[in-house]
Amino acid sequence: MSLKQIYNEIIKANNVLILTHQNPDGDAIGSMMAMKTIIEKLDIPVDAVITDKFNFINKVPNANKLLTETNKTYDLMIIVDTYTKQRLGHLSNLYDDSKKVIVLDHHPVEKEIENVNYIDSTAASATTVIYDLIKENNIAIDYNLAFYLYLGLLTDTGGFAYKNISIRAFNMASDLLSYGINHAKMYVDFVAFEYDIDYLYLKKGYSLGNK
Ligand SMILES: [Mn+2]
Repeated sequence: MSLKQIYNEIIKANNVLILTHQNPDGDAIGSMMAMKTIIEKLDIPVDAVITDKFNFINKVPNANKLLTETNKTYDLMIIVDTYTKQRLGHLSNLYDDSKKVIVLDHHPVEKEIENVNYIDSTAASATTVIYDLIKENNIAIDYNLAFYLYLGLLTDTGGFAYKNISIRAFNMASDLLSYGINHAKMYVDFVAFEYDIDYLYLKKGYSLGNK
């Protein structure tokens, strides 16, 4: 299904549930918050539910509105940054095969899955897939949306250090910077911070397993 067709499915929804993998990372949270923002702008009720709160959530605009449970029913589910039910952790009990499911992911697919999927394993982050959805459907980007998209790209590339960087990734970064993203601050908040913790523990002689 194309990103235009996927957006048309989203527009038809009456209410939406967004899920991501357990132990959510920057790309998981960025992807969730980006989709939540897009759907809120359509005036469609939307909840995003995570398995557990993470300390960096306080550094992400409006991420304190993420839920850790829900008992509502939804007619559309969107799963970001994973395509397997297993990786949803205990939230897999919210996965309802009878409802429409849209998967937006960038992990290499090991086996075919049902439902509506857009999986681009050449994308550096799940937020790259969402960026493409935005561009394909002429959705307006504001600062917060740019922040969420950049968060996923930044963290899944290790601060533009990993092999998954590309002209495509830098073009996306360049576009997002034009909305006022502070790269240096986000690098410190979401990438260097983690490296420093690892360095600290190694220096003190703790095993990484004790973190
Ligand atoms: Mn990812």
